Amino acid sequence: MSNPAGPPAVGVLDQGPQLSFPPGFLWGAATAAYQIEGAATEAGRKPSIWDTFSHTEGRVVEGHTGDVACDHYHRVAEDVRLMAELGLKSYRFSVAWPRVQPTGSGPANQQGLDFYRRLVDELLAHGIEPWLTLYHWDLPQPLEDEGGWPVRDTAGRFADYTRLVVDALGDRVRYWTTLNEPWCSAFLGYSSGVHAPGRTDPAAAVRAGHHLMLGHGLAVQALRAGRPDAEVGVTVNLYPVTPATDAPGDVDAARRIDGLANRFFLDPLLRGSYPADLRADLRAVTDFGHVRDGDLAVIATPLDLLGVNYYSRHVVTAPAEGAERSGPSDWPGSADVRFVKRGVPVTDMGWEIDAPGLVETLRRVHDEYTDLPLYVTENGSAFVDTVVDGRVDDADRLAYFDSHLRAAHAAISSGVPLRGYFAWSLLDNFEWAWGYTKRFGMIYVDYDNDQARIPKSSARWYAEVIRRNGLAAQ
Ligand code: IFM
Repeated sequence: MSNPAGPPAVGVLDQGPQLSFPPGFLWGAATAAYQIEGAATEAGRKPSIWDTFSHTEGRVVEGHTGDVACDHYHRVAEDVRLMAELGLKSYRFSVAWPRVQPTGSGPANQQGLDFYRRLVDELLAHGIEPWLTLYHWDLPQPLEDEGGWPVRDTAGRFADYTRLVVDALGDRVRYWTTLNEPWCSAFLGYSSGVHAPGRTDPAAAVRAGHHLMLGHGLAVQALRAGRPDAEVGVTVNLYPVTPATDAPGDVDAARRIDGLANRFFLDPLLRGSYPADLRADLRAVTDFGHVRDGDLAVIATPLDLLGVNYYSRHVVTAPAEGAERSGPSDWPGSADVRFVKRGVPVTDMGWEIDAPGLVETLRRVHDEYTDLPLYVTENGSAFVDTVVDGRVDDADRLAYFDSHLRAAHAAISSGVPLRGYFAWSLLDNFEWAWGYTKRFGMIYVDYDNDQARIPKSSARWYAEVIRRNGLAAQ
């Protein structure tokens, strides 16, 4: 591997007994277009909501934008070489809708598609399975100008865009996910407004969530029509939600947040209905009049797999007596629920590290919702990294991966059909409203030094995990 930096600090794999993963387990790493590509105005690409948002003063820390990002657009060959050195079996990337269909309607921009043709060809040439996500938050700005995801028509536009991508890449890409984390698109984008497009309208957020799922269902149907052999799924970000105490108020707060964070998406996608308690909780926000006959059947179009992104757990408590609601919230109808910190170790995002929560999450999906093959399509952590003598020893991140992979193994041993794991992220990148101030990568990106890539200790350790298809037993 490039930039060898000596042995990893913890989690060393030796010749002793190991926790082996099933043969063929799909080891990967993930990224997203706006977070790494740059080249924001090249080859016909037009603005997405994230270009507009990041160029609006006060929206992103230090005014960072994705204009250049990791310059992956120009460094794709080098980056795929690094993936090959890691031994990745699969690489999960997203296609930028505004690169491929710059205004969100009309014909494909062939130059934009050419970039993804190059990427996919490089991957295949290195024996790496491409895993394509169609939407990782970069809605073409003209579609937002027409109302964005709260408007029904956006779902149909998404299906049209899907057809363009399937026609161009369907012969070489087997694994497809439609959406990445629709909760973030809907509730961070339209309710709290901390993500693009930055709107603070709870009812619009609920409509956005529905239309994202409708777009997903239509896209699955477009994929099936174009490539009956494709493996198709969607990625949701899930959290175990735990009451801070057994008090009925806390238990009810947990039920409400679980409804908004998890069941808002899992129930329509996998059961074809919205939970009754969630609809009741949202009564003051919406009457669900935007849900038309037949929508839920489209949303629940059968899938081949489900992607689960896991980072942390929510611990919640009932609103304090007489508490005031403070400002726009991620949680329409439950803005007064309080999130509790337990004092356990956190990442640089302030997210509590909770590896057992991954087992709980995967088990819950399998036990309560589906027998589908599951993939952890994202899992990882931000920590402050320092380069010392050209090396980055990210022991905290390595330990995070190690504990979560042990959790993934425990889930498999308990009968969960987990088929793969994608580390978030391959590279340090644009962490949305946090800009470049948070680093999630296994590969350090030196933004001030010609974007040099330095594989961290966690990258070398992960390469060894992949090579052995397992972890040292503890
Ligand atoms: O960087 C994001 C990614 O785009 C979506 N899932 C969570 C990651 C960390 O915040």
